[in-house]
Amino acid sequence: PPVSLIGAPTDVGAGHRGARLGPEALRIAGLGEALSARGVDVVDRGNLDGPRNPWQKPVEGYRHLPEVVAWNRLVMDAVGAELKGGRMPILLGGDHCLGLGSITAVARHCRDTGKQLRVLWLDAHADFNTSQVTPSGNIHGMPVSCLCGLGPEPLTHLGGSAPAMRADEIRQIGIRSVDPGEKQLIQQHGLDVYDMRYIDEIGMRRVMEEALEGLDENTHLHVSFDVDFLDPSIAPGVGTTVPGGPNYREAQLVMEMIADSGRLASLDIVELNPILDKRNRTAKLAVDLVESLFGKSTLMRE
Ligand code: DIR
Ligand code: MN
Ligand code: MN
Ligand code: MN
Repeated sequence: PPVSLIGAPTDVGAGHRGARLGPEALRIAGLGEALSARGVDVVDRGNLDGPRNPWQKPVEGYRHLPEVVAWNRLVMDAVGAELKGGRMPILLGGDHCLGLGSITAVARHCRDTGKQLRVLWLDAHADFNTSQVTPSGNIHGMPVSCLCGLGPEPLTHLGGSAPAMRADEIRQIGIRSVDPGEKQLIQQHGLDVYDMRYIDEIGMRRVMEEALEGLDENTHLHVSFDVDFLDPSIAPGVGTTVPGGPNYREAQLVMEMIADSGRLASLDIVELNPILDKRNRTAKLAVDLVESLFGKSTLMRE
């Protein structure tokens, strides 16, 4: 399917500034050209234009709530318009609070078209905090709970009704940093989390088989790729690195197995922070992984 790149240059949801430069870093690393070289029809829609980052302290457990709402509305509308036009949106973040707007649009599109939704959340973090339990007030730690209906009305009801999606529609992979209150909420809501211990124990191949189980021709697969999913030794250009993530080969296998499913229909690439990077290497790695996600492989396979 034809692809549209949508830049959302903001870090209003994060605890570090710099993810606002993510879209340009990905473009400079050659994302558009790499997709074109794979034969993908790709159009760059440029960047959305939302409020600046006011860099304030949290208010009632949220940092920058009005700005986060404004950015997510822009993202939801832009992603929704591409889906309506039969194109595959690739959201270039920006921090991960934008996963809320992106997936709210995707979930609504699935309801409208009778599709089954499956979200793969690739991340070091579960992003399932609420204002009551967040250690930081940073809303990039809350998009999954908001999607599941927990949170302030303007975020949970972004798409009109809540919840935007059910907890059983998401699989989280690579998780290795969960805050204490968040841990309890994950348990209560029965989220399907493939944490690093599980990956160590059964291996990435079986994890991906389980995470992709039950897909069919009617499934819309959305991948929300927080670049801090990757081990910091290969991906230093993110604000919240956590040791012990997937290595280069494991990450490639994840992308290759998603490509093989043939169901990828929308994508977020978020939390890339080129300020913290070396010579844009993390963006280049992200582009390399996206090539695999779009079917690049070493050999022909059955
Ligand atoms: C931490 C960090 N769990 C928080 N979260 C994220 O502030 O809520 N970092 N998503 O990337
Ligand atoms: Mn942070
Ligand atoms: Mn995240
Ligand atoms: Mn993360």
